[in-house]
Amino acid sequence: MTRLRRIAHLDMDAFFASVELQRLPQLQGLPVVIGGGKRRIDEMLRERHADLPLHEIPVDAFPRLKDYVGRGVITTATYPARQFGVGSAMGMMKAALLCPQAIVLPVDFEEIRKFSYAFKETIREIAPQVEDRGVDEVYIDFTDVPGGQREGGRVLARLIQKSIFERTGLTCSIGVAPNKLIAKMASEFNKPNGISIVYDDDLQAKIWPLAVRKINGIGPKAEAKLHALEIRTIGELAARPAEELIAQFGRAYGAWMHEAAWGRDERPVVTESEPVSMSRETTFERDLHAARDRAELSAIFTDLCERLAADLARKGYVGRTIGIKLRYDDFQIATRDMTIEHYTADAKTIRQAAGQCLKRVDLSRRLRLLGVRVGKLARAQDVADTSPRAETAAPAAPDTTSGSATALTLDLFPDTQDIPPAAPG
Ligand code: TTP
Ligand code: MG
Ligand code: MG
Repeated sequence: MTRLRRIAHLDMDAFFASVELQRLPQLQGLPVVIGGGKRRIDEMLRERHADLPLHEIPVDAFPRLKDYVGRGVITTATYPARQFGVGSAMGMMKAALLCPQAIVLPVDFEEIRKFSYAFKETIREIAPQVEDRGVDEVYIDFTDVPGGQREGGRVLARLIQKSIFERTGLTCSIGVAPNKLIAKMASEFNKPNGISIVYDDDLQAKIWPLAVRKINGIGPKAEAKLHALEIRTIGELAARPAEELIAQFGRAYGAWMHEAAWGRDERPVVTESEPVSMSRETTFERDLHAARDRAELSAIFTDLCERLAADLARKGYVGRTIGIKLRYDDFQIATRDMTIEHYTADAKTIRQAAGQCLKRVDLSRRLRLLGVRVGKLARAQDVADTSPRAETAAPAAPDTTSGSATALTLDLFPDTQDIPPAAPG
């Protein structure tokens, strides 16, 4: 029997809220929203209920949306809260008009990370081909996993759901389809705690009626432009000739849109642990001074950026966070970084951003080492996922490599770390 390509997308249900409810089971089934603050729930309530374990704090003791005052927005809401029309990104005071009785909880990232790790580990024990796509979602290649072909993947999807629930108490939704693009849409079809199976033949019935925005990679701007062209559904998009889309949206993006509307997507599930960042650094033969050795430093800096850009291109990565590292003559280290709007692997863009970072360190002291780093890496081929039109638009930064040291105070801190959870999407 020939195996069909079966790709799953798994997304946790109301993730941040569900994680909180694990230790507050008395709130199960109630409308709960996450938002408004970073204080941990136990700190918030401990004062008044110091004597009680968390799960015994009475429901009445929790803060309600109707009492919220401020400009906070909702991070996520439980499904009972969503019945009132409350959801992610809605202002909390606006949400209070829809569901005043909803309980408000802050987010606890430490707890979120623990659960995120646990559910992904559970999946990997069953199906090793897992691609991490952020805090609460992954792609899984079912094709060669035992059970992965049965009922189009439903049998394996059920096993994964059950295993995650047993280990974490959390529910998730899974879409299984011929590729990532369709699987991502399918995981939403039966939320929460649902499974949906999509075959190639289902394109017309299940995918074409959906709004164009459901395609991962069509954002609000592209949507508005499509609407102006009288294209609202994926089927309407599929009906337009590729040439028309290319004329409107450019060669790469227009052609990609056309393929997406026809449900075509060959991207593999990328499992190998991806590098978080790539860097190049050099220790000078003699200590250099930003002003006195300006020309020499500037040439070294440009060279580092070019080498780094070449490394990225060779390995097929682009990145959004650009940073520098300096070591002073006394061996102290300084690092700075900044995140730019679009992914890049372009030497000039990297140099401009790194130049901005240099502006923020003390350049009055002699330097032993200079390094340049690009982080928040993505595969160049996947960038359609997040920033489809990946023309690199660098901030028009003046070159500040040298200059007379706009010497800010020097903080010393170890290599900057990206702080999960990553944005969803
Ligand atoms: P989502 O998977 O988009 O949402 P969800 O898991 O809360 O609900 P659903 O059942 O519809 O999947 O996002 C995962 C988590 O990421 C979410 O629980 C909170 C966080 N998040 C933000 O911090 N900001 C946002 O704008 C969104 C949409 C989510
Ligand atoms: Mg989710
Ligand atoms: Mg998600």
